[in-house]
Amino acid sequence: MNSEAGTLNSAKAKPLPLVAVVMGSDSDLATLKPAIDVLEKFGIRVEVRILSAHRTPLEMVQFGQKAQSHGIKVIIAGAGGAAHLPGMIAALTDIPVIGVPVVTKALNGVDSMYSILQMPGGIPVATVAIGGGLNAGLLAAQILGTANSNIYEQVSAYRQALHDQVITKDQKLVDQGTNNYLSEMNNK
Ligand code: RP5
Repeated sequence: MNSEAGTLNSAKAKPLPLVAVVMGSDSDLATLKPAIDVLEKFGIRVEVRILSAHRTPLEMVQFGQKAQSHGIKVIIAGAGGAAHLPGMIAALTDIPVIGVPVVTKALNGVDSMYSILQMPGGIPVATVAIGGGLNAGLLAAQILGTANSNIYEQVSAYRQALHDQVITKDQKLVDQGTNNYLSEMNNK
């Protein structure tokens, strides 16, 4: 992979997206937004689409069949309820698919989770937590980072920042004690 291909910082005027974020309905968009945001924060160009396995199946098939030739390297697919979109996309392409189970009113997203993760042998979908849009974006960046040092370094820096935040909190807890720490937390 060209180290700059598909990044917003590329010298090329309009690089192709490296990641597609697809969802069954616009009601899923808020769940997928953290994935889009973190990928764009890393300078990774993202294509975002609404493709329903049930309401627009032909468009979903067309997308799945063409994704690889359009330069997409990872697909994030979010859906809720009878969440067939990630599995169907995985059936249509050899590109890795990350499934995001969307929270539902009736069953809190457990229905979405089971629908997405119980794939038959041979057609995997890497499933993140219910509502786990952020981790889907990070996992997509990690996959791309195996072949792109710029993305790899950004993922590493992100994780280092998480580490540093916890170290700071730990030190503060040790210094202030439980009650002071909690009361400061509750006043935020
Ligand atoms: C699924 O049905 C979508 O992924 C969405 O989570 C769920 C409900 O869709 P809407 O009725 O909100 O459009 O296909």
